[in-house]
Amino acid sequence: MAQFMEKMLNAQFSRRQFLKGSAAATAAVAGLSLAGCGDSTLNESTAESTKAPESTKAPETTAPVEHSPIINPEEGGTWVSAACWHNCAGRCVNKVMVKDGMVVRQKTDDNHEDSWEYQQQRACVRGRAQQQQCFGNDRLKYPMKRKNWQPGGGDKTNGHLRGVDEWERITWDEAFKYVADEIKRVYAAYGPGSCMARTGDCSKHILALMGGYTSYADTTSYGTYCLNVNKLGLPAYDLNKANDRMDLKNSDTIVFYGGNPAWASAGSRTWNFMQAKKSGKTQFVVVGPSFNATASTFDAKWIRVRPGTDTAFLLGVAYEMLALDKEKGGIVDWDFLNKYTVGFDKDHMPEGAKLNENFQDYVLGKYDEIPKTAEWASKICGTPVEDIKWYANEMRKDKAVSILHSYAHARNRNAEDIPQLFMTIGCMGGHYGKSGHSCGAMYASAAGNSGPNLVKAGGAGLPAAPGNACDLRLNGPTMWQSILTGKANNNADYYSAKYNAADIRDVNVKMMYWDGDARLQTSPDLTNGIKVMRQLEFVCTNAQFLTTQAKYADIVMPVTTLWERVGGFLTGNRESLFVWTKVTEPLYEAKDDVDICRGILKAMGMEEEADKLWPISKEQQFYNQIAGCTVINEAGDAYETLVTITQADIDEMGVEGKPQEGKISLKQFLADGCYTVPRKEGDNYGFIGYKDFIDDPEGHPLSSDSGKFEIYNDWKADILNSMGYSPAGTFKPYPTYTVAPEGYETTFKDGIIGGEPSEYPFLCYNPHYLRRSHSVFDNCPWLRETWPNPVFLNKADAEAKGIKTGDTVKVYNAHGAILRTASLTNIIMPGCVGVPHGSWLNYDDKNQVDRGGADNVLCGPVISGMGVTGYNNYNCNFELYDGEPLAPDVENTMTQITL
Ligand SMILES: Nc1nc2c(c(=O)[nH]1)N[C@H]1C(S)=C(S)[C@@H](COP(=O)(O)OP(=O)(O)OC[C@H]3O[C@@H](n4cnc5c(=O)[nH]c(N)nc54)[C@H](O)[C@@H]3O)O[C@H]1N2
Ligand SMILES: Nc1nc2c(c(=O)[nH]1)N[C@H]1C(S)=C(S)[C@@H](COP(=O)(O)OP(=O)(O)OC[C@H]3O[C@@H](n4cnc5c(=O)[nH]c(N)nc54)[C@H](O)[C@@H]3O)O[C@H]1N2
Ligand SMILES: [Mo]
Repeated sequence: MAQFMEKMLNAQFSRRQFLKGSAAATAAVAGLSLAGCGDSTLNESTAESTKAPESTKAPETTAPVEHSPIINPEEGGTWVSAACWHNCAGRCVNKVMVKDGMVVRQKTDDNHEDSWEYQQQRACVRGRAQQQQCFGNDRLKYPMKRKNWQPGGGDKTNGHLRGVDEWERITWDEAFKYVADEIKRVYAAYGPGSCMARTGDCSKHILALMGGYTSYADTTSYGTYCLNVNKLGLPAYDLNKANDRMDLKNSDTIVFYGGNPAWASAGSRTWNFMQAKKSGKTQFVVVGPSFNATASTFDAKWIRVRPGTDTAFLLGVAYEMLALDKEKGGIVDWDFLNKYTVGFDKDHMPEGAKLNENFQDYVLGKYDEIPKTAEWASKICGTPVEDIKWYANEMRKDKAVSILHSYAHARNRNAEDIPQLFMTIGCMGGHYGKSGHSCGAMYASAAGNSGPNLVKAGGAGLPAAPGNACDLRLNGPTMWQSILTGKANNNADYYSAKYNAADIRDVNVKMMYWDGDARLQTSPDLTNGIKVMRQLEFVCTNAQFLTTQAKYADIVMPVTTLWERVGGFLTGNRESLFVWTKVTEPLYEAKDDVDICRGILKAMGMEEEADKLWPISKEQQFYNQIAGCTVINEAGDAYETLVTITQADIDEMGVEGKPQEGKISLKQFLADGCYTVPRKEGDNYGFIGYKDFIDDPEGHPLSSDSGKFEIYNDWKADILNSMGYSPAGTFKPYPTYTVAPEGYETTFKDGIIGGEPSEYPFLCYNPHYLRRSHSVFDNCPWLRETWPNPVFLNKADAEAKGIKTGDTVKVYNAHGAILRTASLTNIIMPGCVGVPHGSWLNYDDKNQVDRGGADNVLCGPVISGMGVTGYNNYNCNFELYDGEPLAPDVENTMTQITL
């Protein structure tokens, strides 16, 4: 395959040359111009409004594009389709010029002219800085062992030194043996479940073969939409059932709810909404605690809502819609409610309802004497009363409204009723199943473009991997506490009806194998996470850098990036499929996860098991995926073969296969790195979510028991009440307001709104940030320079504490303390503090403060409802830091290990 790639793309890879040139690498690759991007006083909106990210740039204003040459003779280098694999939603087209084994330039999709119909899939600033990540000086080069750790458990572990110990270089054979022996020892001594791991391509195979492992999960992206919302009549996570992008211009109003696609949906996604903007008739609305970059890009009306208080806001909207309807009519779509929903009022209850209560009477205050008026809601959510009324009027049935949400408002404690309530507002306005009307997610790569994928990759042809025989799955926010206390409420099935609150299990975790995610860094309760790391008998990781979890490990094994692997596919968006090929041979001694897994299995005497897991070569797996690619036909009713493959291609790849006819040659496909289906007005690929149900509700019922939208649903109440995280009876079958254990009310002493402020009187939320994809890229100097690591503070709040932009601020609460650089702004609500997500921990043990500013030092193990993680409604306070201030962020370069 290496030979094939070399021939096909005429690349000249040489690790030797890279090593020789690696000292100069950072300087050499710095050719990418980021001029004008170094804004050290970034605030949450103006960074975007003054300088649109790649994702929001108008194609009309870009220079004419040239077609992608496989070889650029002027440069003497070779363009290669490279992976952009990070979890920041775009996974866009990324091409690199390789010269003398080094990447010297990057570009993005220039395969064809850009147009609204036929969009280029452009990479963002992060993707374009990736050469600096993959070839970074801080890449882990060799397997390493923590100096004061010795195998065998007991005192020789010296666990207290994790995170501060020194490292020594070891060979791969030594690394494999240490890990293999420790796994065997821990399993023999403590049994399955004593080892904790998750999704990695390495650990999960080894540990499944050993009899299972304790896993962990949390509600991350989707928050409370992780509940089985199928029961309410919604698709899983409420995803992919809004309308497709061609329909957006038919909306009078587009609401961006709890989302910020201009920052969080990388690539060309934000562009989807631009056609509606250009139509001149669409009103954009942003709902959330900040006038974010998306609001600024679309000149949206900002409806302010405090983090974690959307249930109150939306109940206020429901009340005011009813009031306006009574007053002037034409607001609530009663025909829609009566035909397509159950549980809105007493005349439309589902069969067998256990409780004689309904949503409308709750909103009107019949059960608790509290009408959920705009005035009632405003006290909680902070939205001006007139804005709640304005929003209620805007949701009216004769307006074409697209109510599109991400999940920031669901990543909150006590946001359990958000999915049902959000849906209820959509139903009240009748905004489902019609052109211009939609209600659903605008998440990640599907932002503004729902519908089935038009182009898909084939399968790799690998056998099913062994399952995990141990079903204990710890809940993210409380997992460290579960290990510390030895008990867990097993939430393995919190997505389904199988959940049983009485299922309290013993937890006996003794070792941790980290690969595939960064959950020490990205899960709440990080300071207890460190405590746990320091008490385990063994911690190992496959890592590309000295990430937080590598720092606290005993054995660290350097893993390749996707630029060093054979090739593969990344899910793009419904119109595009992304394929990538190898950029360089593995750097230094890095190996991929599969080869690390093989090495460990071999050291355990289980080599045959590895052959069963991967019976075919990596080249054959890649080939199978390519050969199996399919694309929608013109009629939009069937999928056809995508890639033309000749016998010569097959011979060059050294794989088994049969020639086939498709729409694009293999060489062109790999050179393009992408296949995009062109769209046009009136084509057969348009998608209006729920249209089949609206046209024929009996013939196409929804996934709920009644086949309708369930505004009353006993299952929801029963399962949430059974979980044992909230007091019994907290949740009703219809959406209601409940007070979060840590949220707005707890910013006051005694939890009384308007009373005396509590010790932590601010409400903290975590925007997903341009510098990083979660924790990834935080070590990239270009991006550190481009996007600093601020804390967004309301100007008046900060000035009252004598803080100005650029000051080092300590943000703290009962769970921990971090340092960040102040960025004062008027575009975040008073009382709110925005801590951009994902910067790497750099904990100062002496002063008990994290100089890295990691959000999860502050986000604690406080849960309720379904155990949702509360990234966006935790409490904090802040003050000017009186210790050593932070150096300019770009000077805080990341740890480099020289052994
Ligand atoms: N650059 C970059 N892009 C990313 C990621 C990344 O780390 N970096 N991560 C990716 C992933 S996995 C995810 S899940 C997505 C997340 O994508 P989003 O959900 O869009 O991201 P957030 O930045 O958390 O929130 C978006 C906006 O919601 C508002 N908001 C915050 N809390 C609340 C609330 O309680 N209620 C309301 N109404 N609004 C609120 C904030 O003002 C913020 O501007 O981003 C993806 N894309
Ligand atoms: N406080 C707070 N916490 C949050 C959030 C928040 O808003 N606030 N957001 C949450 C959300 S929505 C999400 S989706 C999660 C994301 O949480 P994670 O998935 O844990 O985040 P990443 O930083 O993307 O971690 C990916 C890791 O995998 C490594 N990696 C990449 N490729 C490979 C490979 O091929 N092999 C191996 N072995 N490793 C590889 C990367 O170097 C990186 O360390 O974070 C959640 N955490
Ligand atoms: Mo996420």
